[in-house]
Amino acid sequence: MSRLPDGFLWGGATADFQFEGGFNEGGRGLLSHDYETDGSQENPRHHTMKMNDGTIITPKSSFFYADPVPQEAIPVFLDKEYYPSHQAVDFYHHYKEDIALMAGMGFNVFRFSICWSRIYPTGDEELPNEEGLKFYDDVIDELAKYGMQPLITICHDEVPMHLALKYNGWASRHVIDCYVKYCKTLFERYGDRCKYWLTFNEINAVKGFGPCGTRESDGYTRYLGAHNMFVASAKAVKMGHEMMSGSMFGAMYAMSELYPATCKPEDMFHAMQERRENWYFIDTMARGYYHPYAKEVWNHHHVGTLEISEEDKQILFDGQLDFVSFSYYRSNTTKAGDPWFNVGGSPNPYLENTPWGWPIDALGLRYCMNEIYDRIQKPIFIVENGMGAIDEADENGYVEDDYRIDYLQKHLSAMADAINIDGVNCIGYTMWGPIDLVSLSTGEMKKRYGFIYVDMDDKGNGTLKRTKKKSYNWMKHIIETNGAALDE
Ligand code: BGP
Repeated sequence: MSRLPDGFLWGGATADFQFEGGFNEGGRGLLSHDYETDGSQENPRHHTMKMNDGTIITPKSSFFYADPVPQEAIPVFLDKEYYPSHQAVDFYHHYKEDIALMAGMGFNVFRFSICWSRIYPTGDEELPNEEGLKFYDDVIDELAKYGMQPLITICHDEVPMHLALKYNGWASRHVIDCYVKYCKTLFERYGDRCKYWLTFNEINAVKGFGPCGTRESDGYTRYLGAHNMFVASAKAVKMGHEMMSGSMFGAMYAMSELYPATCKPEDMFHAMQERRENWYFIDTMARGYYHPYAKEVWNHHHVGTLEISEEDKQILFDGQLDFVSFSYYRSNTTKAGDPWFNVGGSPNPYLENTPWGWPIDALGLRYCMNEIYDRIQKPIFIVENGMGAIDEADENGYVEDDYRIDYLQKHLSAMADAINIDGVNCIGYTMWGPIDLVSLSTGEMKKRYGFIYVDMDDKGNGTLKRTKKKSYNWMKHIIETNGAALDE
């Protein structure tokens, strides 16, 4: 029942600033993430940044903006602080070992993000940084040795810091040009070895957190930034199709399924409206035009007038995505009167939570898959899923992570049902953080997702040694049977 169609892509997913490290090596420029300190669930200071005028700004997420940041203020490094992106878990120096470990599980795809400022350190250079290009050449060639395809995220919640400071990030159309130049460089260099591309990560996060690199977070800036990202993505897709025959493009959405708290019509309607805020991103990028409901979304966010030129409309239409990719970790519940964009929302009494309070809902994954496929009718790709948990390693670095196995067993079974029973065309699954890495939301190391344990604590202390957890062999068996072992 759970055996998947031949050619299904099994793998893992990472992001440069959470995984790679080497922040000042190989000519890499700086990202806003480089200024984020560590933090924890109890002490959520991860996204604070210290500025040169003495102020501390607290963006809501990993995007450089506050309410608002003064024009002249720039972030600074303080000696006493620990900045997790600088070392992360040092894939930069461990990539051969890490790829071998992932290949050992049978992965045939590896999703990673290219660090924009490794290729164009400020974003404004005319020529790319050869050392940066060479690093990803080496990674892609290493993957090829094991028959693993790259799935490349072109932009994972970041812009080179210079583009944030000088141009106000995605609020500026100049950044579209910088992005297109960056994409052209990637397609020229890696197009012969990479078929699958994601133009942006979790692009719908812009609705709540703002686009990367802007100093303001008002509705106009957020939706202008999103529009500029849509245009940049569509230009990249069109150019990519022309430069690389057979290339496939997606953009990645955060799909927390949103349930109404009750069947009261007001709760149902509220849930529908709130869900549409995610569809706004998927519909526009996958269909190539703004749906009429966009006006209501803009009104709700006090966007004011957002003029979309005829030229931009054509660009969006010409650069439609080939597949829809998404992350799925949890579902949420909402009711009339709840504020919009409230990840968390009302509690769901039917679900248990992870230690970070994320409801565990495997059926919600099947629900999402069906809903997206019904709506867009293009192939789908699950490019993040998994459970952040506290792992206790023994003296050999072994972790008995039955909770993770249980989570994955249920989610992968739900995925197989969506494919085999419901007929959803899903081409692959990449689990988030197959090797432990730094948490995006809290900056912690102790929130671990991996099949492979990394000996490192929240302050970066440890040997960085990699060891296999119990889930490693479990997942290997699932992959070698192409899902059939889920029924055992
Ligand atoms: C997604 C991001 C990832 C990743 C993941 C898990 O939103 O695309 O970068 O980190 O969430 O979140 P966290 O690290 O906060 O547990």
